[in-house]
Amino acid sequence: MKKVMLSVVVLGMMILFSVPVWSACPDLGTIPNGTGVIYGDTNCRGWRIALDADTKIPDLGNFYDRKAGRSVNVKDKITSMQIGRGLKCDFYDDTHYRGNVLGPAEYGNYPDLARNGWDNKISSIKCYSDSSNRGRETDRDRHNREGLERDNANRERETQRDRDDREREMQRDRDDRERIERERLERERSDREHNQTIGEKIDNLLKNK
Ligand SMILES: [Ca+2]
Repeated sequence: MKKVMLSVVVLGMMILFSVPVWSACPDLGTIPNGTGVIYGDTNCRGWRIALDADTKIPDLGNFYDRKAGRSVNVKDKITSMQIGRGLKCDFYDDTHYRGNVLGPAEYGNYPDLARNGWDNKISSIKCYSDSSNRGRETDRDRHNREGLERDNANRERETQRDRDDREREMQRDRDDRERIERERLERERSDREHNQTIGEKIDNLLKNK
């Protein structure tokens, strides 16, 4: 009898402790890439608001839900969420992206934010695309970005030098062509004058005969 009781207790505990692991949230595969959903209740229930890479909500206390066509107050009311592939979001304790931050939250089910002490706390949200990393910038990100910007600036300077060189070369060619043309005209004029002088001399000789 004792054994049976023990088995029942163990079985009961197994069920009890397995519940939080098992999520009632919809299959993550049903969340389109680059999108997410926040919910009012645990296990992805209650009111829901869609997120995507353009989602920037500075104050959840006055959020205009375009889909619903009205403003809602969901500040400190988010209890569960789902983040699809290709999306990252930062969830802030305070409005205007201040206070403690939960993030970057990426691909996954978050059926109960109470587990990490974040239920009914989130007041502002900033999402971005997983690949572009437009959100918070880590030191490494900043280092890489600054390196990239320096490279681009150098390349731009290089290109400008190339352009200047090419421009100077073209100007030299133009000058050369103009000089050659001027010399040709000068030669022609001088030849004409020479021939004219000879012609006059011949004329005079003939006249004087
Ligand atoms: Ca808050």
